[in-house]
Order: sequence, then structure tokens, then C-alpha cells
Amino acid sequence: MTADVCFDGLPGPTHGYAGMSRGNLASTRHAGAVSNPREAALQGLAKMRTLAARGVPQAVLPPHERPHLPTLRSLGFAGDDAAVLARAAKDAPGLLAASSSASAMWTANAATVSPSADTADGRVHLTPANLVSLFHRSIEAPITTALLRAIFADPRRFVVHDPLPAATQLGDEGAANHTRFASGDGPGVEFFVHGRSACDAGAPAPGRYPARQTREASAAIARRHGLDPARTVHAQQHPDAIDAGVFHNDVIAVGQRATLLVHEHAYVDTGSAVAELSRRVGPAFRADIVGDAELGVAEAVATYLFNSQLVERPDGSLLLVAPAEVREHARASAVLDRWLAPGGPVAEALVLDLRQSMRNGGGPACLRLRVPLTVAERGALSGRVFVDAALADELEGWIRRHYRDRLVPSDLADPALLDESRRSLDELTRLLRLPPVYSFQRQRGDSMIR
Ligand code: SUG
Repeated sequence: MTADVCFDGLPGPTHGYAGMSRGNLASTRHAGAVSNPREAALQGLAKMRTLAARGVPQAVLPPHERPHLPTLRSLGFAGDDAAVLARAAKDAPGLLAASSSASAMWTANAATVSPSADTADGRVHLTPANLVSLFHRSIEAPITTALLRAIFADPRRFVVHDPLPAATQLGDEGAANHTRFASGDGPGVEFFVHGRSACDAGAPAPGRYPARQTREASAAIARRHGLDPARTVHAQQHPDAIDAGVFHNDVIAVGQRATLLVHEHAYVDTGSAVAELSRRVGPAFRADIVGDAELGVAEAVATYLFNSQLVERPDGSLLLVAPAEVREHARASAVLDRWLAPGGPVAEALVLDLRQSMRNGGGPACLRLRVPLTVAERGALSGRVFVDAALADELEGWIRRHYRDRLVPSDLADPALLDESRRSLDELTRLLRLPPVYSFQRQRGDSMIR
């Protein structure tokens, strides 16, 4: 029996608003705002706690080390740590902000995952995303790879590939552009969505904002995971949707098992994509296509209705985990009510306050990476990553002890913040029983911290 384990990213101690993601309207709008890292982490943890309490297999991925001194040093800032921070703050505050981003919290961009039922060698395949479209996100790839290799360590069951080569032609943003459908426990159908084709100059492309995922990247992942081409579907995002702020597919569509909730303008040809999925998934497949008259693309982007999580309840019906913004918008709220009506695709909705993350364009679905695992595969994971009430309590205490409740850009140059961040991650490494994955631990020569 395979079930999705949701790996949520815990927002880190340097969570802030630097306006670095062009095409992500919330990120641009909140540039320079005062952030509250403690509240961000508590909101993320509350989501994990709520879903774990409902029996959803819930796991956690730790924050990355930030500010990332190796990145700043590689950019030519030299001296001791305090001098590196001071020089970067003076000469290139944008690079200091990029090196300090807590963006690894959005684990839907951590990797693309194919379960063992879908792959040629019967192992779970994970490709960490290279995230080359944005500098602050590209820094995540090596540490995500190290973390996934530490957790999915058993080579008989798991393959954690290297990220794809770091080139814009192979831009890859992970599971935010990938959905797996299935009607039973056998092989599923994997749906890959790209924003542009790097090798086809004639293909449509957005004019205003970047298309982050290329068709070539999606195809390479399908190949290296050993997927059956007959069970793989590719679709291109509508360029106008990207230009309206749909920087990932999960801003305009969400799917789970045999259900897809999608906006009519999500793809260049939404009708064909849905028909193809229906043909390949089989009669159980069900798509709810929301028309522009019911909710415009701009409204979908503003409310993040489609960035809800769809989670299976024990009876197989679907729970939708939506951001609070949906209920504050009459038309988005009406779509949710229609989905919830008898005979609709959703049995129940949970509405959560994730505003700290939402102000950076990260909703419930962005904060989690789904990893479909059999019971035996679950048992083979390393580390103490499954969230139960006891771990949630410990994480809450850890957040309250270490996180600030106010951060502004000038704080990033404060060497005390770097120290706090490192001390907190050292403690977290022990709490989660992970090996030393952070560079400051490796430099010290730490072996396994227990
Ligand atoms: O890549 N925002 C992230 C949000 C990622 C959302 N993920 C999914 N849709 N799956 C991004 O645009 C903003 C950081 C800043 O501006 O400080 C940021 O990186």
C-alpha cells in the first residue's frame, strides 16, 4: 500500500521579504516588508501538526544554513565571517539577501519524485531541482541533495540523483510542476508541466516574466527516473498565465490520485491536456475545470485557491487544505463551496493562516513535497523526520528558543544572526538525528551528531 508522505519545509530563522522573485507577484509586492521568522515557522509547524493529528503521514525537512557564507565567499567577499557579512552588506546588499533567503521552506521546489511503482528499476527516484532561474534559489540545490541523500540513504530502495546541469535550458523547479495521478496501487501517470521549450524557438513563450521550467528538463527527469512514456504526459503552461503571475503550475492546478482541479487557462491547450490525462489514468479520472467567468487567473493568483493541498482521507475522499486568503475573497470562496457541495470533488476543507509564507508567494502546496512510499520504504528512511505530537512539541520549543520575531534587511549583516542560525541548526540536526549536512558542521569536522 503506497501513501503520500508530505515533507514540509520548516521556514528558517532568516525568513524575510527581499522581492527577489520576478513574476511572483506576492514576492514583488512585499519587498522590504518587516518579517517575523518565528511566526513563519510556527505557522508552518501548525500545518504539519494539524495534518499529522489527522493521520496524514507528515515529515519535516530542516531549513538550510543562512546567511550562506560559502556563497558569499565564492563571490569574493573575504575575511572572517563578520567581515564577509559587512562587506556584502555594503557592496552588494542584494547578494547578501539572496544568500540569506529562507526559500528552502518551499519544498514543492525541492525535488521531483517518482514512486517505486512507476520506475523501471522499482526504486523511488528523486531529482533535486536545480532552481537555476533565480540565484537565491539555486543555492538550495547542493544542500537539498545532501539532505535528501541523508534521509533517503538506502540504495536498495532510493535513488537521489544529482540535480540537472545548472543551465537555463534545463531550468527545473521540481514537484511544483509535476503531479502524479493513480487509480490504484499500480503504476501511476506522471504529469509534467513546463513553461517553455529551450530547443524549439517557434514554441510560445511568455513575454513579461520568466518561464522557469523547460520541457527539456521535464523530459530528462522522466528519462532518468525510468518512467514509461505511455504513462507520462507533458503540457505547456499558457504564456499569458505566466505573465499574470503563475510562475509554477501549482499556482493554477492541483491534483491528487484521480482528481485534478485546474483553471481553464492553465495550459496552452487545457482541453487536450485533460483529455490525455483522462485517457491514460482511466475511467476513475475526474477533472474540475474552473472557467474564467467563475474565477479569473488574476484572482487565482491573488488568492492561491489552486495552491491548496489535496490530501486523501482514510476513506479515500479528499481534504483540501486552503490558505485563509481564499475565504476572504467572495468568488474564490464560492468555487471552494462548489467543490464542497454534495457530489463535488472535495469532501472537506481546512483553512489555515500561512500569511508569513504567502507574502512571498508560498501557499500550503508550496510548503510540502509529496513522496509516495510503501510501508517498507517508509520504514527505511533515516533520521527522525516523521512529525508526531512529541516531535511537534520539541520543534515548537526549538522555534520559540531560537527565532526572532522581527527581521529587516539590515539585520542580515548582524553576525549575531549568523551565530543564532548556526546554533539553532546544530540543535535541530541532533533533534532530527541527521548527519552533519551543513558546511559549518563539515568544516568543524563533525561526524554523525547524535
Ligand atoms: O520561488 N518565493 C518563492 C515561492 C515559491 C513558491 N513555490 C511554489 N509555488 N511551489 C519563489 O518565487 C521569494 C523570496 C523573496 O523575494 O524574498 C521567493 O523565493
